[in-house]
Order: sequence, then structure tokens, then C-alpha cells
Amino acid sequence: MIQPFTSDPLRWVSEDGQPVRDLPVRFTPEVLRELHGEMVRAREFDRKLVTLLRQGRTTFYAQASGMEATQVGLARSLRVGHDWVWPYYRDHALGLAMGVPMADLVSQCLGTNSDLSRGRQMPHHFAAARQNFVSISSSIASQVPPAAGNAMAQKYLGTDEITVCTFGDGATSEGDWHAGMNMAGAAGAPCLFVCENNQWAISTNLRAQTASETIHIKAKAYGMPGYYVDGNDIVAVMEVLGHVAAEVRAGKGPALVECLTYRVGSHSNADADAEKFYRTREEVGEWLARDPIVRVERLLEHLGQPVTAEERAGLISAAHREVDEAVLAAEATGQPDWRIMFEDVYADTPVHLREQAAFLRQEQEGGRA
Ligand SMILES: Cc1ncc(C[n+]2csc(CCOP(=O)(O)OP(=O)(O)O)c2C)c(N)n1
Ligand SMILES: [Mg+2]
Repeated sequence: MIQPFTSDPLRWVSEDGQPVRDLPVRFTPEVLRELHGEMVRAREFDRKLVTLLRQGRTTFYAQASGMEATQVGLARSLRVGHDWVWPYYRDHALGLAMGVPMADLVSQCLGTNSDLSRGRQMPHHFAAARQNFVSISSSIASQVPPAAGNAMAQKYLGTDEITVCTFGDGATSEGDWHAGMNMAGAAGAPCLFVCENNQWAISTNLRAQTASETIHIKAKAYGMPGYYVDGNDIVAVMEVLGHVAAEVRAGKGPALVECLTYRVGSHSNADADAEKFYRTREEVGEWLARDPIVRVERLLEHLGQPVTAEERAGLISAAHREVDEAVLAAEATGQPDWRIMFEDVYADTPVHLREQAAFLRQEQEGGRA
């Protein structure tokens, strides 16, 4: 039974890889291996992108290391390309697991000519039309009201799509979050709100963020169920999100799911190496020991189907190769030139923009820039 408003996070697999409830039959060793592979791919994507950042080949990146079970588990709980996703800036593991092409993701991070947004967005703020994955906004919680509106439209149109809206724990202190939750609740809109509670909003700990004991409890105020799940247990994430997504799809209104997890890396390059000033090494160490990837490995070991060291190394080098190839292909397309600033917005460029373009052309051709 999957109940809302539990005091402890719902869990299927303990930290040492033992099932604490019956393992649902769909989690065969083959499926668990697939999930493990996707989580390793996302983890290695982080590693490679942090390196690219340090090399100055991109200028912004926010790691999701430690949060892979939540994001990959969520990807597996939606109907990709059918449901709509209003994500936040740490959701590349979600995007990759939903089938956003590595080449598109890397191109966006590098802002090359192959980037679908042609370098206009902040790096690491991608969108994917085929996956109904809406362009990421950096403004915390700004995706929540439009996600609620999207879900209201789905209800009025009578589709069987749902909207999924993700955000961090810090986002729940924003006015936009409350406005969006309230509207979705009042309208009975099919919106699945997923809080990726990594317990920190840059340097602000959850305990300083809210006096509520948990995030999911806030759902009560908006007339929707709130679920609490161990976000480092991919089986639990998929069981709970699968169940809740089906309820939302069945017309029972919106729901909030809080996935309790942890970011083991820095918030972004904005606080790289600064995290030692706001959290202890011991705390990070405790959560490293709860690694969601290792948990699946331990479960597979328990099931008598261990992932061998060679297999793991193979997965890591395949992910590195995939990123390297995407980077080289993206960089080969070059950087967009200044003219793109004036393209793709107006069918007929207004006079003030024509004047600005002419001014810039003169600057460029005069060799001053
Ligand atoms: C409206 C707004 N205020 C402040 C910021 C600066 N800022 C960027 S990320 C962040 C923390 C968000 O934390 P959380 O929602 O928990 O997500 P996490 O980064 O932990 O995944 C803040 C305050 C912002 N981007 N937008
Ligand atoms: Mg957070």
C-alpha cells in the first residue's frame, strides 16, 4: 500500500541493498541493470561536464550527482513525449533518461551552432520538443505557475496527458510555488509536483528554509495528497511515482511527491569548493555512503547478479566516449556569430533592431570588437 503523508520516506531497498518490502516483479535483474546503466551515464556526464567547465569550454553547470535515482526513476514513471515536463536546472539526468539526445544536451551546454537555442540560453538550460520537456528557467519556482496552467489546459481539453513539475526544496519558499500549488489544487488539475529535496538551497539548509517538518506535508494546505519517498532508492521512486502518476492521470487531481535525496557535489560552479564553508565533510560522507548507484549494485549482488568491476568500468568508459564524441561534434560546428541576436524573433525586424544590427555590423567590420 502506498500511502500519503507518512512520517518516514517510503522505501523498498535498504541502504545495504536488502529489499525491505516485496520487490515488485517488474524489477528483474535486467531492468535493474538498465536503470543502473542510466544512472552511471548521468553520473559520468556530470564528471565530464565539470571538466569542460574547468577547461573554460562552458560557463555554467549544476551537478546532479547523488540525485540520479530520483531523476532516472521519474523519467521511467512518465509517458515520454505524451506528458509534459516543466523541469528545473538540475534535471539533466531526467532529460537524458527521457531520451534527450546527448548531442543536443552537450551542444546546449557549449552554446555552439548545433545548439537548438543557438547559444541564447544559459548553458545547461536545455529544452527538448520531442520529449515535451519545456525550456529550463533559472528563476527559482518560475516554472510552477505555468505548469499548473498547463495542467489546467489538459483538464479542460480532456486529454489523458499529465503535467510533471520538478523543483528543489528551496523553491518551496517562493511565492510562485504557493501560487502554482494553490491554482492546481483549486482547479483539480492533473499536475504531478515532484520536489527533489537535496536538503540544501546553495548554502541554506532545509531546516533554515522552512519550519515545516517536511515538504510533502505542505500538500495538505492545497487539498492534494503529499507523498514522501526515499529518493536514493530507485525502486521506491518508481513505485511511488508510478502509482501517483496513475492517480493523477485517472483524474484524481494534483499530487506532490517529495523525494529525499542529497547533492554530493557543489551547487554549481558558483559555489565550487565553497561548500566546505556551509556543510561538513562528515555530512557529505554520510550521504556518499547512501549512493543510489551503489544501492542498486548491492541489490543486484543480493539477487545473485552482481555488476562486475569490468562491467562498471565499461559503462563509465562508454559514457565518457559518448560525451567526448558529442563535444567534438558540437565544437566543430563553431560558435554562433552576433547576427543571431536579431534572428528568429520577428518575421519583420523592427526598425530599432535594424539600426542596432547596423551599428554592430559597423563595429565588427571596423575591427573594433
Ligand atoms: C527567484 C530566484 N531567487 C534566487 C535565485 C538564486 N538561486 C539559484 S539556485 C538557488 C537555490 C535553489 O535551491 P533548491 O530549490 O533547493 O534547488 P537545488 O539547487 O538545491 O537543486 C538560488 C537561491 C534564483 N535563481 N532565482
Ligand atoms: Mg535543494
